[in-house]
Amino acid sequence: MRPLDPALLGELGAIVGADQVVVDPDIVASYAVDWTGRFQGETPAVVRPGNLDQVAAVVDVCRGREVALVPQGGNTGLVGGGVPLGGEIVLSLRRLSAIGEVDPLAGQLTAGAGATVADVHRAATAAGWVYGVDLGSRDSATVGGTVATNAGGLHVLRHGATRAQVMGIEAVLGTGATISHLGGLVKDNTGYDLAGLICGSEGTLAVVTAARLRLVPPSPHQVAALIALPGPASAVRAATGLRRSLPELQAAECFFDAGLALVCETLGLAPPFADRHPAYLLIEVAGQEDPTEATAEALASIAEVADVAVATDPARRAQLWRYREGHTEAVNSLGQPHKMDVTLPAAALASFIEEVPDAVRRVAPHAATWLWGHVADGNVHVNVTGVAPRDDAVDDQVLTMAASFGGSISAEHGIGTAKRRWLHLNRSPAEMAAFGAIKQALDPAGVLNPGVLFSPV
Ligand code: 2HG
Ligand code: ZN
Repeated sequence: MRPLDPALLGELGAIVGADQVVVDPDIVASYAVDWTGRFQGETPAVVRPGNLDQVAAVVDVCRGREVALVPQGGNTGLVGGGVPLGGEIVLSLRRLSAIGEVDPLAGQLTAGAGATVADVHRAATAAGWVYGVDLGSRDSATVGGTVATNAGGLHVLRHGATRAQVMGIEAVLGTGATISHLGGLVKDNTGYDLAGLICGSEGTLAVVTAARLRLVPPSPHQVAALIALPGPASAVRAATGLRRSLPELQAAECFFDAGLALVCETLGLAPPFADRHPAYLLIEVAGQEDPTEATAEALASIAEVADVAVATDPARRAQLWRYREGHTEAVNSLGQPHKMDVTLPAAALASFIEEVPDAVRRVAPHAATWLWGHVADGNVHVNVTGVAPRDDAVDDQVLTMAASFGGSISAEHGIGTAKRRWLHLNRSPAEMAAFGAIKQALDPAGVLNPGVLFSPV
């Protein structure tokens, strides 16, 4: 990339309005650092377009001048993929926050890239539907960011990840061309699935400006249960048993003794049970009819349950969820964590969870390992604290171990800049070459998120 020409800021101001090209160092600073504080970059400007045409014009101007852009939504990413680590201009999509009417026949809506996931939930609920993706950062994470990263979250087990909700996409390619395919046809085998490709491409191919999202029918009766178990293997077994006996299971989340103690201490919560237990499984069942009885029966059939707390009213359910959702915040209070979001084959998940703390200790004897995740998806979030932000021996150890167990180095957070060094563990040279060819075709000038996914040559 060439050094920034000051005239460029004037050109960008002419497109989006001078007041939407932010250069005040105090304001741009918050766009340049990720939520954990581990990934800190710098940017000459944050550009805030207000509509599709402005996004297209910004991309076109930057492409012509070979100036790199980092598209950014709610800045809730965890792999250094949405912050300007190479001094790029930040292209903030937050102003594209409009949500269209819910189509009552199709059960779909079109949301702008800057709408938050919580905004989509509110719009869907108001129309008698539900959006199938939910995640702890729902109040900040945006449609554009969650589409660009194919975000997973808490209900993948029931509804799939974001890609499974995307019925169409509007985006500006790195070539400067706009594509808009928002008709929402459920069946549409007319060539390449560009929406599916752009979803999960982490801003390297296109800037997502809007998405057509499918909605699911509401399940008004919900029950949550927190189950205490003797260890990871029993948590995996219990989750599998409950998936089979409770077809309306929509979440199965695991965490462990040390993490729960940290959450209780950091958030000032009373522990859920009188005694401490090695492992916990938090489940949520949501149905058209009250699932409490079926849930109780299913729980009774699980061997090894040491204790259980069942909640049906919303306040008590939210209390149980605090124990799970509080993990990210609690671990962050200890300093900047190294986050390794991995998936394992079901048969290897428990062994991985049991062995990974020792593997971390071998390369970082004083570090602490915190584990939690979406057990039904095989997805465990390995967080390690007490390691310098740039020391990646722990990342190397954990990601290599996950791959050697047949797993993936990124379950749902993406590769970003944090994991590109290890992408070869999961992707063959032929696959990487295909990635490169796609990047070259859709972003030939290499202006979109140049530091993400591909290692610098
Ligand atoms: C979660 O499931 C999120 O809690 C964040 O994906 C995980 O903070 C993390 O490592
Ligand atoms: Zn997660």
